[in-house]
Amino acid sequence: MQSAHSPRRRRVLAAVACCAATAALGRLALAQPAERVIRIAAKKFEFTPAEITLDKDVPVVLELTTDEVTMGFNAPDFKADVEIIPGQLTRLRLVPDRTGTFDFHCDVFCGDGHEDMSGRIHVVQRGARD
Ligand SMILES: [Cu+2]
Repeated sequence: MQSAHSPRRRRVLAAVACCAATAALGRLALAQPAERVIRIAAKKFEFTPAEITLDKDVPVVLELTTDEVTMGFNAPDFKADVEIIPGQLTRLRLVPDRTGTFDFHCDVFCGDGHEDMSGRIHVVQRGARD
């Protein structure tokens, strides 16, 4: 009787162990410190938000989108320069290495008003934000 049940019980135990391992891996993945993500939408002729505050030496990922025409995101102080293509998510990883206020702007001509399409990055010491 018991010997007939035993293989089935082993399979059940193996399945349970597998689930437990998967759950543990899931927790491990969640335990990784996720990089801060900031979404910035570009439209004629502004970025939203137009001002962001970052922590010095802490990586962030900017997620840039537009629904209109190809735009640019150029932050020369951080040598960051990417194109923002309509309908695509452009991810830009940035590690600000100094404090201060720095400009970014659209560097792809997108129409009248393009010249004024800019924003600011404030970089503060880690922990000084809010
Ligand atoms: Cu532009």
